[in-house]
Amino acid sequence: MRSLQAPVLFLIILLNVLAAPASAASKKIILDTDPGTDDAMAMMLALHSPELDVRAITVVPGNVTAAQGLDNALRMVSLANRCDIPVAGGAQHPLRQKLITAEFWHGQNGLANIQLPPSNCTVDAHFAPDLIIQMVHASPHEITLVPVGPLTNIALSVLKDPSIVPLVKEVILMGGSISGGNVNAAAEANIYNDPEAAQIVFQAGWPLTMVGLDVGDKTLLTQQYLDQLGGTHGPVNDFIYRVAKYLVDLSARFNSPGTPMYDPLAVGVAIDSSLVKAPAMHVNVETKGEFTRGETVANRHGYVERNVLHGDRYIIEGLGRVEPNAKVCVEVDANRFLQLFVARIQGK
Ligand SMILES: [Ca+2]
Repeated sequence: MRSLQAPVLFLIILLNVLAAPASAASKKIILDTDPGTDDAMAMMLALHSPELDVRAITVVPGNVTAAQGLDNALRMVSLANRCDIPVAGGAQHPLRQKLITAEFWHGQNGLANIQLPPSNCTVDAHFAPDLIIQMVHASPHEITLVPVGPLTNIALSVLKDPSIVPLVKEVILMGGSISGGNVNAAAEANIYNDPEAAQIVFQAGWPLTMVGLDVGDKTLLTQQYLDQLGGTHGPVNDFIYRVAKYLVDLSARFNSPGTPMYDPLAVGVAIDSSLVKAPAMHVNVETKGEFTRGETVANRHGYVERNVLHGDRYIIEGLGRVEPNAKVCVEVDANRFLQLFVARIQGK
């Protein structure tokens, strides 16, 4: 009988695993967002991907004001019929500068001027950073933070309770660039909107993946993918089609064949990290700089020269090692990601 015990036990465990709901094995995420057109696509990708278990949506000001963003988030979770997910408002402005909103790119309401029906969902009463802190402590080492807006809420969480840092599984953020910006020559918008917050998040000491502007620019949703979305229907499908069409038309005005999927790609990396190549680097956020405030400055080589003062000059005496603090996405399998996005939205 003894010889049968192990295989029987294995079979029982296997059957239990197979019978468990898909969500038991999925990755718990908190999506921190400034919705936002590409935020809308990111949110709907997250809500319709079985690999992810969206535990909360926290709203940060950025593309739109905090109040508009919260209203947008509530309408979208209602459209997706997911009032079970807490939606919480957080910071009202960046840590140390005035807010810069982007209706110019996202439409007057931030959602491509599409009027969604009023939400059936109610706002969670927590302050977003408090909700993040509470959820991380409730599920230690299990929560992945996916910030796709300015990093104000995440920085406030760390400032308020640094003990969450080793308890967060990982951070996968959309922001930054190691080859030029979109706000200006140097800075990407999410980081530029709150450089002090971004520096806190990059230096916190948790596993961090940066899904930046330059890799997002390689994921263009073109007319071909738009046509795929237009061929199927459903409340979410039709909403995302209209958002994507708005963005594709906007891109055409700037001579681009498609719209970059910045925020959705961060969610894509949370779903499947094999979509990107992301070497480890040390990244600092420039918080001063005459031309470079808000730039993510990445050390590709892992060292700096060690200069030692001798009399009236410095002499290079060797190299000092620099430890990486981020995986920086540099390549992406764009077609595989875009097909994943379309497949998850179609018919929803
Ligand atoms: Ca965003």
